[in-house]
Amino acid sequence: MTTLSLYAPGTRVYLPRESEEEGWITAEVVTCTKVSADALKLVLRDESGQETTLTGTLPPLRNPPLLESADDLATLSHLNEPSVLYAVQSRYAQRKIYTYSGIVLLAVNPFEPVPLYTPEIVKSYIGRNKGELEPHLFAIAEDAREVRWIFLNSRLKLTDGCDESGAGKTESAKLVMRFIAAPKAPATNADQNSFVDGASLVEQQIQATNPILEAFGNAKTTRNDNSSRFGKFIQLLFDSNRQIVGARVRTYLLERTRISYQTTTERNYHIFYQLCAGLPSKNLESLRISADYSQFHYLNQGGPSSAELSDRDKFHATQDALNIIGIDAGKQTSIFQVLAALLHLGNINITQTRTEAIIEDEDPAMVQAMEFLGVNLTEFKRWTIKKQITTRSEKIATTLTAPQAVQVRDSISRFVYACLFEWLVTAINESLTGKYGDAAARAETHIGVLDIYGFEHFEKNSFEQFCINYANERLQHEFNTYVFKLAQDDYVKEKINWTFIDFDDNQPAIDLMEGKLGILSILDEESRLPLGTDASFLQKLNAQLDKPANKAVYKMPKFANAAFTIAHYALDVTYQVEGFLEKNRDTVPEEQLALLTASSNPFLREVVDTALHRVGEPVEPPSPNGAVSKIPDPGRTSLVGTTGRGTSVKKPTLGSIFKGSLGTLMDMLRTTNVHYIRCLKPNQHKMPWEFHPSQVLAQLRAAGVLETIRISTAGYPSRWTFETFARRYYILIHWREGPPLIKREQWKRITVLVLQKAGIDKSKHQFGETKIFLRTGVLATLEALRSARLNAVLFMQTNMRRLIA
Ligand code: AD9
Ligand code: MG
Repeated sequence: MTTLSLYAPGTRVYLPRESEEEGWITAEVVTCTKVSADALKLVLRDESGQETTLTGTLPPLRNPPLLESADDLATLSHLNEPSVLYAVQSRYAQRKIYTYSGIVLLAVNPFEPVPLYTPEIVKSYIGRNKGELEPHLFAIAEDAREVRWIFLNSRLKLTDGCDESGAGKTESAKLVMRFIAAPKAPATNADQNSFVDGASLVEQQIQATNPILEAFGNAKTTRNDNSSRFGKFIQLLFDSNRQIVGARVRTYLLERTRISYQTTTERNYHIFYQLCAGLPSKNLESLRISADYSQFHYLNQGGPSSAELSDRDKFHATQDALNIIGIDAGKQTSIFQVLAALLHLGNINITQTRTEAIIEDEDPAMVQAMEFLGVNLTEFKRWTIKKQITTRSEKIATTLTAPQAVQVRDSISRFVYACLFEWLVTAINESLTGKYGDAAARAETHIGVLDIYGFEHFEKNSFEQFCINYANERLQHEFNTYVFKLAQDDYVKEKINWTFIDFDDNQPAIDLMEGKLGILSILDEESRLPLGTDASFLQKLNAQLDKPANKAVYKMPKFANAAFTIAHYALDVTYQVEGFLEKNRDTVPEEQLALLTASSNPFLREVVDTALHRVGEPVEPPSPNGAVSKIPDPGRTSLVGTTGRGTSVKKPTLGSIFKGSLGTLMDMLRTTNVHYIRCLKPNQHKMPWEFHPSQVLAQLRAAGVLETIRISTAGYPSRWTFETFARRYYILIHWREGPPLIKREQWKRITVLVLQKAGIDKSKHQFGETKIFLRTGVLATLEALRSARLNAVLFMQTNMRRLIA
């Protein structure tokens, strides 16, 4: 097939609008002439009838109508951005939010309840193969149930100013869990959090994890009113009869700064507001808080718009869920008391004389906070406004400035909250795996659901973004490797001639971040130096990494000071080094930590102890009968740093803990079969059924959707079984030329004849065992021939009729 024939008059193509941002319009080729050996001149007429002439550059080809809104993008014959976008957009316009893209399911957020999760629909997907029904989360979930699979609900990336937080990952993860955990009696669509009537205790407990983790780990952000501020991996465990026996939750990198600071219109974690709105006034009084939370510094920084009508109801849902998990009313009161203590802590008034920080002895917020925390007030005050330096011979206390003292205060709040979150996860796991890990020991198979933060790129990016993007870089790598392997497996299975190909790899960026001399190790080294600073960290980065070998991935930005740039697979991100060391060290002063662990509040001691002791420890206590879990466990993933409390154990940095937990997660992914759901956010305003092509395109690009399809279909994008192919194209064979000597069932023979008749070159196809593999564009040619043939037949019939009449 020559380029000339590819662009024959009548061929449908896409033309870019004025700016690429606006997407494309469709046009048809009017004339196509050769102007030189390798250049064509095209006259095109667009939708509005306007003609344009193009010389040299060739516009992307539009797919034949059969394929245009295909429910699997991998079946597109012309694989280009406008075609992919068109397919997703036209399906969304028909209220079809799900589209397959090879092994990936794309899910476009509808931003309003959709009737897609009713008990009838749930039932219809049970026992059906993927591809039998409309694309759906449930089809993927059903597929996963068959064998030991894992789900990866990975949100990915954004370009400048557009971000996919709020794309629907968490909602999808919950729906999938609900489908798997309670397929026989699904909840109604009305409330995606609702518990299932008649569900077993385990099933109820599994559902209960969501309201708890969301109350403590989700918050309102500018992008999503219910944004997850931590990563979550939940494993549903099944016994040999495929009965669900329990579950296991691992969490990643809870955002800590939010406890003490929120930007305008954002909120702290939901639980604080739920508490103020939902607790009876008698209990509020005993906690010395009130329904008017604007009095608290930790809750009022986002401005007055932060009230939510649903906080009260959500509080009751949180309480119900805590009950189901087995956290009784007494423990709940203790939790609320710690939360109240943190609010009071944030209100401690720290001022400054000319040089040093001061706190009034009777500061009421401090008195209250210390009472609830069970910590000695005088000691607390001393180690908030002073710092102890240990020299070789002695310990010297030096004074701090007010901002430094505020820093100490806030670090305590963040630490205690992170410990509390950790304690909750532990409690959830104890109830879901049985106190002694019994359920985990009985489990034979598992399905994992991963709902992890997507690529982040803000105006200012810090350590948190670095870690999040590092995670995404590694996930993307796993994803590419997996997709690529799957594609090649098909070639092997069908025994076609195939040279194994390489694909563009993001390994260099990963090495840059986690390699032996990479960013994380330089950061760790600097974090351990008593005199290390963000500036000295950056200096070392540049000295080590600004080399020709890293040119493609590491850059020193021209205009930003105190920053470095990484070329991620999705896009370049510039990180401000300010705060990197502090955040990586994640320290609470030793003296303060000692006060917390010696608290007279037994619950607080338990919370801090659980968090401190869990780093590096086996996840499940051994079962009393000695049985061990057969299910691989991604291990300890949460990030409460620990000091060796009196011993000289080196305190792991946040960066190194995160690296370790990602490593185990990836190892585990590799031992399973993975399904990917990519959630897309169609507009920035959370508007139902509004589709902004440029925004979706940016997400498709960054998520590597097109690239993935290319990998998975490299060489031969179209793979049809002989039967399907023969049934559609047999009419291309000119039966008139003599009766065919083949039977209907000889699909392969028909396929051969069709290709011959259509003049498809041998280099454009290969015969597999059961399928015909076609190179890009072949299907489009066949479709064109088919419609021409159908028209001719129609024309003949009409004329015949006329003649007869
Ligand atoms: V974030 O990165 O954690 O900030 P997510 O998790 O991607 O984000 P989330 O699942 O929280 O987004 O979805 C955002 C909102 O979109 C939800 O609160 C719903 O209002 C809405 N949504 C998402 N998926 C669906 C759906 N399948 N049906 C209806 C949905 N609404
Ligand atoms: Mg989420």
